[in-house]
Amino acid sequence: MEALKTLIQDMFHKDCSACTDQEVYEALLAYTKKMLAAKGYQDGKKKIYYISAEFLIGKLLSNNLINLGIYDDVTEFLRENGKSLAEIESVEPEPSLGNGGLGRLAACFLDSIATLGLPGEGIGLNYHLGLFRQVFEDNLQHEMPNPWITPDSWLTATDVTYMVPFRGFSLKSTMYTIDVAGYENKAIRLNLFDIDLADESMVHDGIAFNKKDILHNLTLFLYPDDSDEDGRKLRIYQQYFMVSNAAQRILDEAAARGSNFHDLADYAVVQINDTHPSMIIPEFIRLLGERGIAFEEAAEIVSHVCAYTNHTILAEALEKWPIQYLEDIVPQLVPIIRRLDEKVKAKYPQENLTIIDSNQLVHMAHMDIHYGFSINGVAALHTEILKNSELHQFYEIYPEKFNNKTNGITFRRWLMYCNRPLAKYITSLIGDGWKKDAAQLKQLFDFEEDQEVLSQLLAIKADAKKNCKEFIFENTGIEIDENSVFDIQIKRLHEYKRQQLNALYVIYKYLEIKEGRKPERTITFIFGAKAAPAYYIAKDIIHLLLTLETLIQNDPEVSPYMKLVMVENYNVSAAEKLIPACNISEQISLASKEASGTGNMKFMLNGAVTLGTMDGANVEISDLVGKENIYIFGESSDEVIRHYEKMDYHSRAIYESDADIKKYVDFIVSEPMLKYGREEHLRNVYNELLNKDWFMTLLDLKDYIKVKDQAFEDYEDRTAWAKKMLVNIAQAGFFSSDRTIEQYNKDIWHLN
Ligand code: 6GP
Repeated sequence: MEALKTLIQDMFHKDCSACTDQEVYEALLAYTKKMLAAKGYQDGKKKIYYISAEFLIGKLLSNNLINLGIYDDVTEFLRENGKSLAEIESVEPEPSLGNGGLGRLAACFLDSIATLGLPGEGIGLNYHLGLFRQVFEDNLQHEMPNPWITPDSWLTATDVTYMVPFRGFSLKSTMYTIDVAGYENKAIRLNLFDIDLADESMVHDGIAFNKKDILHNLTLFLYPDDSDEDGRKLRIYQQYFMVSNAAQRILDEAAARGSNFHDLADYAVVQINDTHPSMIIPEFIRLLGERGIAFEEAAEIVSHVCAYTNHTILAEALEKWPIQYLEDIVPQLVPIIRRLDEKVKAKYPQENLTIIDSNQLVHMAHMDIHYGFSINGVAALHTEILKNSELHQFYEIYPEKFNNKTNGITFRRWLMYCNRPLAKYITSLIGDGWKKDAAQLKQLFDFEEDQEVLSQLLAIKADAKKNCKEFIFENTGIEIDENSVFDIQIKRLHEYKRQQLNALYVIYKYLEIKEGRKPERTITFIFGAKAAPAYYIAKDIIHLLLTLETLIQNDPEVSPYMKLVMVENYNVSAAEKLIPACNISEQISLASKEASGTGNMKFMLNGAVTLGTMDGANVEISDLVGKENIYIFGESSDEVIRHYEKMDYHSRAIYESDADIKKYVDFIVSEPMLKYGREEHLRNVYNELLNKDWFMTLLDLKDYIKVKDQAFEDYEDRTAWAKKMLVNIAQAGFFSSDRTIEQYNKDIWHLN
């Protein structure tokens, strides 16, 4: 640590012990950045470019220290100087470059690409205010800007710049780099493009701003409100800016490594992360044209370079842009897209295969499928649903393109960093081979009957809950009972994820307690979720949860037995505090709707037991741990898909025929709720459940209550529960993103 000591002296002319946390943070930042750069980057002839609108990377300091192998030394050095790494970390702003699973997956993938030593990089945008910061006021969500770029940050400006042409003007870009350390390996780069004139001062009243002022607003926000035309157009500006920069960079790099562009596929493979980067296909063709390659060949080249990952089957999330918008913004792409579409139509005249449909909408995913060489889903069930229903018409013509890549998570962040005591304990039992070969976690099965090990697992969990209790108090002002059972649902707020189902369980439990049936042990229901600013019913569900929180808090008959806390501004840093402390992991989406889930994997790895539907990767978790070590409820995906086909699901019929369900749903708009909540919002949720309930909440409610009650009952047999924890941890190895990336490489990327 001599070098660090000297650096601190040079920067601040005093000892570490005399520095503020801010100063120490800045010194560690400079020190770490230098060490990363000194390691150099992974090189190779062919490179993977992972292009994504989101990279939800989380704070970087500790993770970098771990991956550089100096975490313990630095912690010790700081301790000797009267500092704590945890406090210094709290100075670090969390980069706000992502929204949910897709963005966090991209971040885990960068870690694994670097760790496995593959030549690659991430490409995205440098959003100054990121995804909004969530603030609760009067039990309602408000959105605020989320600035994270400080004078000293992980971003390094480069001299790479391009011109990106739009109708009527061009924008100059600058590329910024964030180094992502591989675990005990070289780094790779996350390259984020930005405009030079971004003007944060135009934002007013929360997150309002002039959506037409592209010269100054292009990189302000991730996912700006797209409920009006200007907002939708801004998204196209952003997407094109991202992919034009990416394509120019990829061609430049390939040329520098010796490509003549005809052989581009030997130099570059592009993973298109959902459809936000799909315009890279016509953009490549345009740029290849400028470099003398005719359309037909260019289309062929691109078809060997681009691969597409689908992350959702929700129709509204599959982007379709009016061709007129593209005319207005990127007219240079329109003739190319039309030609691509003509080629498709010449071969496959069916309407459901076209790129440009009869309503003049451009189906981005269809373009990816026709002109990409690989289409993958993100969990086994999801890929089956793509093949057999959502994208069936494409599977029939391109069966060889479809493949599954079950998601994964990096164990560096989601165990070694966020749960150091557990990581250490595991290492003491089985050695540290699991850090690079996660399958070795299976060796924990040797200890399945070992009482000492089981009680250690419980003790580690109990400590994590104590720490989490502090975090929750700081975040919400609510004091929870660390001996209660922690039941956690943290993820984006979406009706298909069914936070409302969980809310109905809370109501059921509340009424049980009111009627004198008290649970054996206090229950703490923990939520964290942001709702998209224009997704009103999602915001109403947040209001329902926050109203329940207040109601319970103010009811002395109930609050000793249960609490509900909704963490404000749920983000990666919050997840790192909550996940190690979880007992029951809520993964309760309507079967068929959650592509995979990755939170489910993080919880399992940290010894939580899943309560979930047979959806997404829950199916694979269930297969791995066995029915005794997971709580499964609800209709199967086949049944659900059948309900949609037959249109025979009517929530009102369930409500009217089941007095219990009626009681819980009615409670949403009852006297006690209206005391703390706003009728308008609560009534929206109530009406939605009764008249629409697109995601079949009431269908699964009874079974959910039954199975959840069983889980709480089983929790009381502490030894049996500890065994479930052990089995979950031991079987989590499959969900390492190292495994996922190895599969991407073997089946899709083919890098050396
Ligand atoms: C998410 C899916 O909802 C989630 O199930 C999956 O685990 C994750 O992607 C990673 O594959 N999708 C998104 O976040 C999204 O924005 C368009 O999809």
